[in-house]
Amino acid sequence: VEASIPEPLREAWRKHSASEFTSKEDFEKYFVRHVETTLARSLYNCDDLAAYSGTALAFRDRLIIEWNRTQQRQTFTDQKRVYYLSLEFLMGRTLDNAMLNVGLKDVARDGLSDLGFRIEDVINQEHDAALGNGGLGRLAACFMDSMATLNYPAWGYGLRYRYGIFKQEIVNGYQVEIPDYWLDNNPWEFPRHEITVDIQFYGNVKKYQDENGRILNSWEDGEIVQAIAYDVPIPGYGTKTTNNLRLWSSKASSGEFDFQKFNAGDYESAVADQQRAETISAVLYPNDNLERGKELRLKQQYFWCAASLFDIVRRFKKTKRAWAEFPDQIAIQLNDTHPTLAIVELQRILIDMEGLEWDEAWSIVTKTFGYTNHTVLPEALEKWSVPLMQNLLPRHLQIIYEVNLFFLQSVEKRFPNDRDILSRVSIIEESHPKMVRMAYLAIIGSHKVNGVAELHSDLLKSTLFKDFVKIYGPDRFTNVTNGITPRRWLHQANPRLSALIAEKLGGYDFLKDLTLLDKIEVFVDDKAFREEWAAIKRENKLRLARHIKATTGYDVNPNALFDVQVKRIHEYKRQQLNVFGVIHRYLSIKAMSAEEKKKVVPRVSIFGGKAAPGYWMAKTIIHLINNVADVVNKDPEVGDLLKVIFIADYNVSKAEIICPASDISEHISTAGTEGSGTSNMKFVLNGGLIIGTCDGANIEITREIGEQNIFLFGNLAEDVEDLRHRHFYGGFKLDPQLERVFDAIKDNMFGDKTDFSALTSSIEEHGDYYLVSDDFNSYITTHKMVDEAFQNQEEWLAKSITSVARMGFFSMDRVTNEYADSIWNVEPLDVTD
Ligand code: Z2T
Repeated sequence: VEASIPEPLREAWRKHSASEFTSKEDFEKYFVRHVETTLARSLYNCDDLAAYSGTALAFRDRLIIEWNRTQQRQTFTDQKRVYYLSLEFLMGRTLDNAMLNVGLKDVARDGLSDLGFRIEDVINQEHDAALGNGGLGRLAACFMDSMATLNYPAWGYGLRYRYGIFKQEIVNGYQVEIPDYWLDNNPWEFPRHEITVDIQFYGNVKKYQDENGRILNSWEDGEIVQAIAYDVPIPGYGTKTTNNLRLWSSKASSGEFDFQKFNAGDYESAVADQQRAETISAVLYPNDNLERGKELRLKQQYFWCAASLFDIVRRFKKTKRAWAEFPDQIAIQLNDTHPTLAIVELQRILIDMEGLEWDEAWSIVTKTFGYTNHTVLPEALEKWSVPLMQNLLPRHLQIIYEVNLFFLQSVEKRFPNDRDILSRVSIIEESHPKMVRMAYLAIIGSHKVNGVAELHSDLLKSTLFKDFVKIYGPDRFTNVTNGITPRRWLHQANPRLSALIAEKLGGYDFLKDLTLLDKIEVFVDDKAFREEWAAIKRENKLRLARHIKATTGYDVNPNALFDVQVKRIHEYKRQQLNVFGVIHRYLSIKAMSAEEKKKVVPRVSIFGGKAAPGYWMAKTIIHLINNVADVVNKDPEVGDLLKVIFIADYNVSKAEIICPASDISEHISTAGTEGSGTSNMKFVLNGGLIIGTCDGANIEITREIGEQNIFLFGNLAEDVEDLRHRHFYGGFKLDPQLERVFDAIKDNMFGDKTDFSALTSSIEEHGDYYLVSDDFNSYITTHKMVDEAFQNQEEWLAKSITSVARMGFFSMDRVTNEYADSIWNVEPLDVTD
């Protein structure tokens, strides 16, 4: 293709080809030009928001140049690509990250200062791109960062929601949800109006004979909705690779359907159709670890899978390769079961549209897909009702039945004497109505299935997917423990700590190879290093204290122990255990003499997180935290010894302020329930210690940093089942310390007790499924150890430094390389060659 363009034409383009700025002068030139022409503003009316836009546009120009080059190079080289399918991409802000990735943040800071702006104020103008709920969506964002940084040819595919995760306000202690309309003047997306795919729903399946007499199926007479591509450039750190994130937006098809209505004079109903189509990509479902089986959600899933698969297949077909080469060119990773229909869609394309035989097609499909499971919680496992799927996707349901038939036949052959296994592993659950078990379909349609931390992957193999281990052998199942990108979660969130490390290591190489962090451990006794380390933590705590003052009005003492729990509110994550612990502490302080109070380590308990709008128990927990804060923070008997803070609207950019500011953070899920957790890694990487249960990645964090550097407590996963059983059959006895806490709540100490009766009775009367009472004593005791340890600041500092030094394993780069080697079989591509 390149060679076919005549030289004079090339020359004309080359002469004017955009170039990348590196100097302050050029930055200022691009900035002013964009402010004056793109934004139609001037020196006289350029506020911080316009300055943000001008800066973003200047950096965007730069990104686009590298993005175009990367895409061209990847296309010409034509080596295997990765496609990461995720319904969620929790990206946060882009500008700061983009400036750091190209190494020009200092240039921008100086330039902005010349032009009359503070870079922090400019950065703070940006709205978070919050197209995700929590860990799963943020993991996808960290993947995009690492894949670009490591030069993997990779695309993300997702939905361009008009509304991301809702904004949370706290009104009288209650969570209120505000829609997050984030798309206005977003400079980071590029509409590709020419890249569209028609997506069909409903309709019916007709059989026909082709010219060779083969019976084929055709899916006809459905409703058509159009998918439009929006592309987002994803720059890597310190590399020219800029990958692509393609988000699909839905629109009514401009096909004959509407025209008929328009022609018939039915304008209003045609517009209504239009709007119905647009609702498909309107809103992100705000549930974390819960599936509710809504038809619109299934529509979202198919719409996105079908558009992405069409796009991938279209790109493959341009190479004119044989179909058998498809899995050599393409790896598709399924971020949980949300994109499982992609498996069925590829099989449909291959057999119905491209005329391949079933077996040949199915072998291509299974070689192409990998499936990541993120949870063992039963309420989060996707099942779709057969009647719903029959109506919406009739051909896909047929294919699912066929896949199931062949699968069950093979199982029957291998295990002829095991009658029960067939109903246990069937993709179709024989309930009323029948349900399609998406996780089983994902396993059967993939060549690799992975969990996200060792314990989680082990539990998958020994419980949920036990039968499948028997059927496919253990090699189909693997573990890849999650990680985080050190670019955002160390360098960007904590620039001063990053600079201190760089000073000691002689540069920023550790941001690309986080295992180099181990070289700072020798400075654990270096006085100047320790002082700077402590000063950085103090500065970060002050920054958070300012944020708390500005958003809640409360003053917090920066010398107090900052104890943080920020994550989605969920019973299994046990914020209720934390707030009961806070009440216990409050009651203890109230019972103390003045002498005793002098020995108390002052504490600030900081909470943050959103509850799914329909999750009443989670909302009740938020309500209790806020009411406790109200009482405790105003109690003169307590003063600085205890403050309780709920930070509203926890999101990625708030996490960037909060993670560097913790002394200790809480990762206290009931053992065996948290897939991995990733904020645990963010806090430790920023020099905070952890109080946690033996769950998810806490276990591997402990192994890496040493058990003397973490505060573990509570029952073990292997004992959970037995404890739950005993709650029902051995009689339930509330922990006596927890009983005192409950008594205070029932004395209306924190407002009307009936507001919280669901919470207390779920423990006292309904079996304490999450083992709050079982772990309470151990939790309280461990917090006492935390207080004691904090009093020895010198030792605490040593723990902090040692832990950071040993966190190299948790880089997302290690994760990405493991996926590339053991699941995708892809190689990096240097786009500067
Ligand atoms: C989610 O954030 C996670 C799991 C889900 O299962 C759904 C959502 Cl939205 C369907 C989280 C896990 O809870 C967490 O432990 C893990 O670290 C994260 O995914 C990334 O793997």
